[in-house]
Amino acid sequence: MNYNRIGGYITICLVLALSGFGQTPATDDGYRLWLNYDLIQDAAKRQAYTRSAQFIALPKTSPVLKSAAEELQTGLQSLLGKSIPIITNAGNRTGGIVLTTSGPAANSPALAKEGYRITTSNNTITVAGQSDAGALYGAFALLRQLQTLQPIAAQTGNPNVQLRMLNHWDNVDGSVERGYAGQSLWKWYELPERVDPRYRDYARANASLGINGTVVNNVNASARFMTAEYLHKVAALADVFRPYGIKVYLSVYFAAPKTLGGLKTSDPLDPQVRRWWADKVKEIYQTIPDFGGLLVKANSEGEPGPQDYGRTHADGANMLAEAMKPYDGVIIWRAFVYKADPNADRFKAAHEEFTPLDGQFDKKVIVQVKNGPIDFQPREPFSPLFGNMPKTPLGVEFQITQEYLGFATHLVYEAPLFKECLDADTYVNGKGSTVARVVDGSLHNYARTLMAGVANAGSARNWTGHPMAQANWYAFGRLAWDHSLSSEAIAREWVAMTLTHEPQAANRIVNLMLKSRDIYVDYNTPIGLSRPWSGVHFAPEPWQNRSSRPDWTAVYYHRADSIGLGFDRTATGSNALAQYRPEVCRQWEDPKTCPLPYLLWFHHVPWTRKLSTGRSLWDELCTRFYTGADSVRWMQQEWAQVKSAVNPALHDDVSARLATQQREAIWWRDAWVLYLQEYAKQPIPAPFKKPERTLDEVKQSVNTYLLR
Ligand code: BDP
Repeated sequence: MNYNRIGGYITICLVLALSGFGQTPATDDGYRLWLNYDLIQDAAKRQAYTRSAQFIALPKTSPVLKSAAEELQTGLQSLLGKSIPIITNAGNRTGGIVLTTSGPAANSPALAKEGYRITTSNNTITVAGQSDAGALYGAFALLRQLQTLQPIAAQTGNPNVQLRMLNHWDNVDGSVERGYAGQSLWKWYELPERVDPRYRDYARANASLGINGTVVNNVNASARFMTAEYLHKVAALADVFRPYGIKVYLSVYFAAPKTLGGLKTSDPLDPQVRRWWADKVKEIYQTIPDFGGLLVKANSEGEPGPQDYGRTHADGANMLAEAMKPYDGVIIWRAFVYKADPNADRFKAAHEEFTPLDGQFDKKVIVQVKNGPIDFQPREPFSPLFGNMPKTPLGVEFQITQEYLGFATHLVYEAPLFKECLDADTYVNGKGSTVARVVDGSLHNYARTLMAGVANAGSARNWTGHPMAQANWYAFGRLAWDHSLSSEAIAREWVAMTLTHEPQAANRIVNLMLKSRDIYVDYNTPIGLSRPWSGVHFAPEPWQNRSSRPDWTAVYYHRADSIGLGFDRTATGSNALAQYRPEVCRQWEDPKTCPLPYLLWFHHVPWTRKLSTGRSLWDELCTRFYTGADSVRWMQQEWAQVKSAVNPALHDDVSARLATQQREAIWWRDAWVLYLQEYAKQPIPAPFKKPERTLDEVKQSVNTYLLR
């Protein structure tokens, strides 16, 4: 090696060392999420990748393309441990990556607007996007191939859904409704002057999944977000997100014309109110030219709305759509509504209010429907709205934050929950009319389509509190892009990108993730129980029977009595089942053919009734509660086995949370079993042992838990 070459070599080593390329931080604090870009340990693979990573060529630039090139540079340098220049013109050079929005690949009819195509030839990789955002997504897809140690292969990616967005339930005071990962990411009191560097990393993480929109404030919205003061703060966020292809959206307080505008009314048909919104939307676009749109929770859980003035949801939504007319934005109107009617079945409420309005919404409106008819339960049947509003584009709303899934202490991988809904057949246009096809617009021919996830990210250093909950953010994003991906494939990617490449350990972790949701359901709400009663939404209190409204009690949902358990929603009961298409109804209305996971959602089943498992209802319930709680021990054992393969700090963190989960799983089991036993009047079946505490003792522990 001559002097110059030695000098160059030393310089490169120094650069790499100083910039920390390829270094796994001694203690991985989880901040880097799935973009950790740790040095690829397999030298042969590294070498093979390196042959096509001598440079990154960016012939034409733009803020989004610059983000793409910089991400490729950061990622590849870390993964490969070598410095890689960004150049403008590759000329005849081969052996690098060309990032482009022109040429045959970019113009291929196979590409949707935000689609990408990766091709290889002569050791040169072309990442082509139909648009800048497409190229950005292609860059992340290429990085993902390396991060998961796949050979670089030709690949086309097109999003299934147009608007792939997170909903943050964040408040002006920095708190997060149903947030379990610290405070809000947005430091409103510092904005717009100080822009936390973390906002950019948030945008990178989302862009890596193809998420292209974010609603930054709570659906229970403060009118303050509509003030000039706050619009400027939001504009500062929009500036950071724009180079990552992400638009900002705001939740609106429907009564803002009154509270903020000083008008006498917020009636959507009042001309002054309409003018107020038109002016407000104009002001928003003057401040944020590429603003995404408005999200509205109206006449729901005490929020104001058009019904306060005798108007319909369509009147309210269409009034906002009119204000939005000169702009590209959308109005996203939520269908999460239910009334305090003691004789009603909350299950039926959204369907009853919204289906009569099918066909009445303006073209700019998308109705956002929660995956299930009640409220983000650990397991719900799909919302019947998906099968009954063909003349309205419907978006689906999932909850990534674990409101009913053990907050940030229980390990629950949510992809199977999301998939269960997406793959469910509504039969709206005959067999194969899955929720996914309603939502992606292919069934009813809609271009404006939406998948939203209530975010689980907060100020916690690792973003999500539970390190494994990062996988839920990841899974939501991947499914919003491509709902045909399997839960397992997504888990495998995430584990490889985030935790380990060691094959046995990866298999164990993926297996544990895939089982985790069913385990949770077993000790929490088996066979179709649900628990959306008031309060913190965590402590087990199936006995809770007092509240300002019946549907905010526990007994309303499970209906335990001396005969049996479950909510009769067949024709002999509330007949909510009739809201589904006959094909669905026929299967679910007969307790013999109703899938076991949904049984108590639709039937009041006698304690002694023999189920398809061969056990009586009571014995089956006990079996679920006990095996569910025991399975958390299994999760602990499995996790212990992967200790040497994952980062020690992260391993300790998850182990500690699993210990909490184990203790709480037994708490849930004991509460339910002891309470239900009062009605079933049967012993705990062998081989299970009766709880070590009494019902009164569990009640006492719950009361203490709920003390403020
Ligand atoms: C419920 C939450 C509540 C939300 C509401 C909603 O408990 O905090 O405001 O959903 O989605 O699950 O509007």
